[in-house]
Amino acid sequence: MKLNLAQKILRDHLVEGQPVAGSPIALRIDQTLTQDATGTMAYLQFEALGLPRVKTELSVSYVDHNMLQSGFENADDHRFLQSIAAKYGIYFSRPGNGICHQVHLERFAAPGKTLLGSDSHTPTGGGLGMIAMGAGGLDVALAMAGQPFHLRMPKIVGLRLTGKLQPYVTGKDVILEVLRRLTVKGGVGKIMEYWGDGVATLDVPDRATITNMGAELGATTSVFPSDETSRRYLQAQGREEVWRELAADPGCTYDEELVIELDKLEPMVAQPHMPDNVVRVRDIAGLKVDQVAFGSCTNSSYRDLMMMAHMLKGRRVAEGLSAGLSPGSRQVMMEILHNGAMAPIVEAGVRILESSCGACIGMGFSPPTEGVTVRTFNRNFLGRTGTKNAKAYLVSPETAVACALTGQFTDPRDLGLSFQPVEYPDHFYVDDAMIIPPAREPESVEVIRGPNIKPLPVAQTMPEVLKGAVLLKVEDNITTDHIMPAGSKVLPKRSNIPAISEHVFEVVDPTFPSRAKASGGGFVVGGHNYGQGSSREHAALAPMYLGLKAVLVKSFARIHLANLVNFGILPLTFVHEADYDKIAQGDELEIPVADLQPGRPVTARNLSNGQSFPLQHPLEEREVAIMRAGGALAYARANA
Ligand code: MIC
Ligand code: SF4
Repeated sequence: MKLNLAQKILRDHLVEGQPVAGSPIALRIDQTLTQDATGTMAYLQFEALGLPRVKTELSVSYVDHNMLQSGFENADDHRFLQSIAAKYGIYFSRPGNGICHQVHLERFAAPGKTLLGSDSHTPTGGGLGMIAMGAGGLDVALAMAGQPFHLRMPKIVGLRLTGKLQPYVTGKDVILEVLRRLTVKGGVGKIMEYWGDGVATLDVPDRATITNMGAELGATTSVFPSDETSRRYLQAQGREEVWRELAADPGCTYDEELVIELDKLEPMVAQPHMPDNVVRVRDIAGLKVDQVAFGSCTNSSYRDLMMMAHMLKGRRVAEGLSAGLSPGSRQVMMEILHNGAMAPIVEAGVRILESSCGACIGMGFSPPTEGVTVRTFNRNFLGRTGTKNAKAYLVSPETAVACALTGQFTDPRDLGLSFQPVEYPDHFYVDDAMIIPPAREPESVEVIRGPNIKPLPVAQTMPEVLKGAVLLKVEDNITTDHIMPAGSKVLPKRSNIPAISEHVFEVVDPTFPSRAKASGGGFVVGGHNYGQGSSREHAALAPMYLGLKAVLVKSFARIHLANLVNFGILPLTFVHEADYDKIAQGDELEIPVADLQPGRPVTARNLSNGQSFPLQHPLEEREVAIMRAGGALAYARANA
């Protein structure tokens, strides 16, 4: 049988189930990664499983998110992470070494392997032919414990790339075009597999930009073949031994197909406040820009920074605007320091920020009031910049430079520069001194817990009837940034659930936490694609702490759905979408769940208006058992 690439890698890792779209499967996980904002919880959960060592081929703990240390909290977390990594057999990438996805691509990604990361942009590794998926911290903890990762077999979408990109059009513009066509829910339950003649014209960083931002489609992951270009990249990283050739069988089929003509693409931009609100840069040319931010796991590779340096050389950023750069990794930063490309960037007036997530997650460099900020990042959700009324636009590094130079939206082709493609060194600057291997004598390592590390809250076992008030009713496409905001003030509380729960739904309704507590918990009602975006399990953990019992929506995003189950919050979908209108915020609901069974709907009664309506749940047998046990951790311990 002729297989596509995703099918091949999945088949090699399948430990349970049939690879038929929609049916439950379980996959063996070769590698895991965590970052500091989700990692503390993931490791507390791993610790609670009581194992002496991780069982994966490779597990890496990165520090890249909570890098502003304006108090003891983040520093406490870093120290905890370093000590717990040493103890349990995990590599520790120190603060300053770079953004998890960029560093993982450079130093650890391997074609044909599976990677599970507690960050939604883990699919960056798909740029090198991995099946790399984002998940909640608890699922990553379970993978570190050697358990397979459970999911529904995704549909596989074949995206055929034809032709070649024009100068100043990039991988970022490819994925923005895919987002324009498919929207932020177009990839839910799907793997996006790129193939066709156009693949060979894209270098690894461009491929990784595309797979990275496949997360914004809601896709399970995205994957490119592993070819001669991948081999050269790995060779330049001194890691040629992990290369293997991987491609779909000629004549294989896909569940869905799409063609992207690379030569027809133009520079694109995602407008506020959704990554799929995409138009051509030329459509908004002339709009004034207040800030330009370069960086993030999407666009701060060697390619991106070299292009930036070349375009900025001998020029200055516009007077009315502030520009900043967070290089993707220490490797990238060292490369441009050694080859001199950092000079024109600094000379042009770009502020050099740390090699970290930085502005992408609102850790500093927030824009001014009502400011227009142009970012090479992947998300522009409301409030994410740290300035609630700012307007964030997502573009390629090329377009960002054009905006920085002119102070307004500008298509980079209209600058009239002479195009110079990026040339790669035969050998990248390789120095893994900032990656600390696990301790040789783990028994002697003491895990250091500062006062910021609070014990894990425990989920309740499921009662026979869920009863309470509808605490909040929201629309479609609610992100985990709405549910559990990030930013420099909230992120340091990631290891302290009671403290962070005070911020749940802050950007939507700041009274949510106090109302939830006063009424002893209750329900949230939402539209389609509820919980899209970040993998942060805090968007389930903190609402659980506030007493959230069930979420009633038209449809869920994959990772958040899994996180709800993991923490014992019942995910329910309307059998008839119109029933969404039968509920108002404040209504009292009653949902009997004593005989919850796979595939069988439950009936909710709205006590405030007397109406009843059916609700479906997507749980299979194992997940029903998890709900009954009071969450996945309790379930895993009971079944150990
Ligand atoms: C993000 O880009 O939203 C984050 C911050 O990297 C998150 C993880 C988190 O919230 O810690 C993600 O993408 O999963
Ligand atoms: Fe960090 Fe931003 Fe990438 Fe998330 S999207 S991992 S915050 S750089």
